Amino acid sequence: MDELDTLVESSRNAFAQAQTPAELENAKAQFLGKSGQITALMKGMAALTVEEKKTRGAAINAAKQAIEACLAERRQALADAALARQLQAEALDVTLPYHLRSTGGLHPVMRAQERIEAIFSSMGFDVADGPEIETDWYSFTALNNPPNHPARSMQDTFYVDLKDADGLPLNLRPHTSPMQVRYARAHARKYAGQAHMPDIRVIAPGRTYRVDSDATHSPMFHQFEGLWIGENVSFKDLKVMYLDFAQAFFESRALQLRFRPSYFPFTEPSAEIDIMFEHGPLAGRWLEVSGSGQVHPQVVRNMGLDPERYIGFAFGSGIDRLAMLRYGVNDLRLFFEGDLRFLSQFQ
Ligand code: 2NM
Repeated sequence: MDELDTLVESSRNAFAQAQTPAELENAKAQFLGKSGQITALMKGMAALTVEEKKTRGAAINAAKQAIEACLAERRQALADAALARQLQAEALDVTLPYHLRSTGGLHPVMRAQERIEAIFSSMGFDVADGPEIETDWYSFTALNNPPNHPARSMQDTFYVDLKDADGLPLNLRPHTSPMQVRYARAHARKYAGQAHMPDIRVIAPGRTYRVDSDATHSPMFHQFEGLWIGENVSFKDLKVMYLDFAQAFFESRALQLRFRPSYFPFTEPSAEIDIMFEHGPLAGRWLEVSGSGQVHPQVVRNMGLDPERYIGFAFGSGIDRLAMLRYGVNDLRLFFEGDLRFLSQFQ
């Protein structure tokens, strides 16, 4: 092995010792730098003849190229190693099981309620809120229930062990009408003595309670009641409005509506509202979706308004029942069992 081969071999060893690009550059300087060994060999040719310079120069150049090749090889090896280390450090095992962090969601009955609120808001109705524990007057008397009406009995209504100012036990509201009476009375007070009172247009959604429990009745259920009172409001307005609502709620124009005579103490005349879908799994059957009627003059009076001047209609629907129809749920109890396999289907 001649001196040049030895030089190439020692550069290979020196480069192999370098563990970082900076160390490699230092090692390079020893061989290829301005005061490196190749440069020194070139300078050493000064005394040679032209012929000798040719062969010696070619040999030094070949050695220089071999050293440069060793350098490039080591550079690549160091870069490959750095990349491999980085990939190793940043490795993700995408097959590892992750921690399932579940997010909550709206209950289907609340989804239906929000839908109802949005539709009635778009039709100019206010949304009322109010207490779930009510006085006898707001739950029954104001709504024209006679003192001995069975709705007042403990077979129908839940009572709380507290008495109101009249000495009567408080109840868990059996319908959302008390909120409407409260809303209407506040409205009437606000405009008392003024020449003009804007119409009352309000819905009252929320939890209601009755002593009843089977596949279609829950002791706690959800209602929304609507009220529209003014100087010139008729059943015709109710029918147009409820049809609009039902078509929006069920997202279908192919839907008919009919009134069926009925009776409620708080309305006269009264009617059940039925709808019929023209398409889909429920098509062709009349489905009862609401009670309704022209608000009884005594109830208008209890709202603080003159029934000779103000008239209007009210209606009440079960939100749970509308949710069952909309989502195709066949047992009301599914809504209240808290089974996530059922509830998560609505998210
Ligand atoms: C119904 C059916 C018919 C109703 C009446 C009133 C009020 F406040 F005006 F008295 N609110 N809701 C009403 C009327 C409710 O539910 C089946």
